Amino acid sequence: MKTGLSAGARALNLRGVLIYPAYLDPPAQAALLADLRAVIAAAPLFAPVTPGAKPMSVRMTAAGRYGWFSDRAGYRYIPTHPDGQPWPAIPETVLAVWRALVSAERMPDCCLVNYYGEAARMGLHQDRDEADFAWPVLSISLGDAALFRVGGTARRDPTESHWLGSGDVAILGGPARLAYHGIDRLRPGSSRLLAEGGRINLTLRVVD
Ligand code: MD6
Ligand code: FE
Repeated sequence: MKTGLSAGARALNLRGVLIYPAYLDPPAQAALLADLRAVIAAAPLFAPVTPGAKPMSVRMTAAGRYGWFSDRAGYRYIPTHPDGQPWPAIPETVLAVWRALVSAERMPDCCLVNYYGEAARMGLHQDRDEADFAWPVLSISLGDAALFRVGGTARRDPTESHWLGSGDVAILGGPARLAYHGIDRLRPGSSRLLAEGGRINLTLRVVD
């Protein structure tokens, strides 16, 4: 069956983070994007506010049983969009990537959708709002390339950087599950996938 997923794909290892370059071919990226447009139409992007009251430069929404949320009260997963509607279902095109690279038995509870305009970035952070760190977090990049920085499990550990391109998949699992990571900057205009420019990053998580 032709899935647009690279069978037997080889991964790069960036401080324990596995990166599958161009895992999704351009038609698979376009199919994923069409499904994400429907998710964003049902659950509009919003700008979360950090517990320190700073608006994040990345806009977010989600699909699945939970979405990730942040405001003055802290970081947490919530069962509905801030507008009160349930989050849309995670598209099958997205689940297929999880099934191929992580598990066919347990599906993720959350597909976080992050949209980066050309000036957006994401500070160094750990993903630690989930209950069971035995499950990895899988990320899919679409659109403009982004400079991804990965360190260790302590904020002061040395870091290494890698440009994530459209169709790349990254997995934070095993000893790297709690590695600090972030996005320093985009390379505007490096992809033509998104008509409006910028980048979409999906992260798939088992939450509880
Ligand atoms: C991004 N990614 O690529 C930010 N988190 O835009 C993440 O924060 C991330 O790539 C958990 C696992 C993989 C990731
Ligand atoms: Fe993260």
